[in-house]
Amino acid sequence: MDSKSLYAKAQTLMPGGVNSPLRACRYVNAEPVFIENAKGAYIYDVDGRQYVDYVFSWGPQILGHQDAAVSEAAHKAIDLGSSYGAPCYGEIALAEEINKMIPSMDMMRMVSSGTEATMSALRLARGYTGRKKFVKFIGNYHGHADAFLAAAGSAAATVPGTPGVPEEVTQHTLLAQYNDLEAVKTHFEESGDDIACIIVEPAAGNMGLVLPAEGFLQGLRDLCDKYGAVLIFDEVITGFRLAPGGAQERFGITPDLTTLGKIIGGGFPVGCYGGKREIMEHMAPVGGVFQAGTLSGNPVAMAAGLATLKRLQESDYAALEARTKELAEGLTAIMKEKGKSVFLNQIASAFTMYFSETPVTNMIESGKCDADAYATYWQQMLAQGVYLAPAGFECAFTCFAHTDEDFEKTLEAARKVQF
Ligand code: HOZ
Repeated sequence: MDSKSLYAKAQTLMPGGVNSPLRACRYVNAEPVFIENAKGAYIYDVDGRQYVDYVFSWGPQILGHQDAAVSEAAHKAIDLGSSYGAPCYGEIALAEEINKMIPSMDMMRMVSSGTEATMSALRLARGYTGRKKFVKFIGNYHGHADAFLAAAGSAAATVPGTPGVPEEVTQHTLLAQYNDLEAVKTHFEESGDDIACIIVEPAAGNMGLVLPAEGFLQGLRDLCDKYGAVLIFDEVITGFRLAPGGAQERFGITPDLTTLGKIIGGGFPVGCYGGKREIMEHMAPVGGVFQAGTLSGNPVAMAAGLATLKRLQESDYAALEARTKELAEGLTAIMKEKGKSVFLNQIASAFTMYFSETPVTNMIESGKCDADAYATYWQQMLAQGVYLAPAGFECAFTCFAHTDEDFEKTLEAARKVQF
């Protein structure tokens, strides 16, 4: 069946025909293509078309699809059984590797998604401090647990005001604009004794890519230290992408807890939260804070994650960053030549080119971007074999399998876009 027929059938079985709303491509006024397979830097749809991928499953496939070492590790693990619901060596091996790459994670817990990781980290911070409130940034997205669905980014920003989340649940969620340290200070001055934690994307990836202003992360660290609150870095996107040790290595700021997902599963469903031993020992069965999961520490996901992290330690992050910068600046220059006002945010192997009249440093500015221009750009890039995120509030990701020819093809496609 072709993509069109599959989409028609899917809509009879799943709301919007999808299992995660952005995939319906409504933000870009289009219909989704259905994927048949993926290899290296490319995905292939059921209609026989090849695309240079810049989504990579929204981040996990930083090595490219079907990396040989990752596939081999996953296959070997499957041959030993796909799930035990009991401890296995793979959990220790992955935890040790994570601890080596992100030393602030003394102890950790594996879960099955980033949403579970952030939800559990918030519960732990609340249980550890005995406080209810927490600070969250407008346009940051920490998965879809109720407490985080206040001014959330990513797909949630395209469906504001989610029915089903009682206001009593988000009344303890204190909001601040990203990069606005003064707003966070005010929250602490007003209710510092009742703030359990700050949770932040250390580089935001769900309102497009937005980088932390100079001093912002240090300011959050200082406020948490002053008021005895827990600093949580949500590194579901930035972990192993901004540097082998994530954003905390890149920016030199150490959180108390870190949440991970995406890349640590090597393409399988995994999340993880962890940090200071003293805090983590509040988790059951050592402490009283509860969290559990049948598929937590799944042996296949552990094996794929471990193989991914090992491969990343021998990968040239600096070279990929330099090539990504060149590509992103090239795209930006092309759009400017076409008379479009665009601003670029880029770091490591992630970037967002905003169709915007101003630089983008927070959700207010991101929200003002020209969604129609992005939709036109997206549709015409897709038609020329370039697969970008079907929403403006996301990042474009490059991967270690992209060739210079892939980037040249992408630039060539951009040159042909007509507004
Ligand atoms: N949460 C992802 C965007 N940051 C989207 C996941 C999906 O639709 O697959």
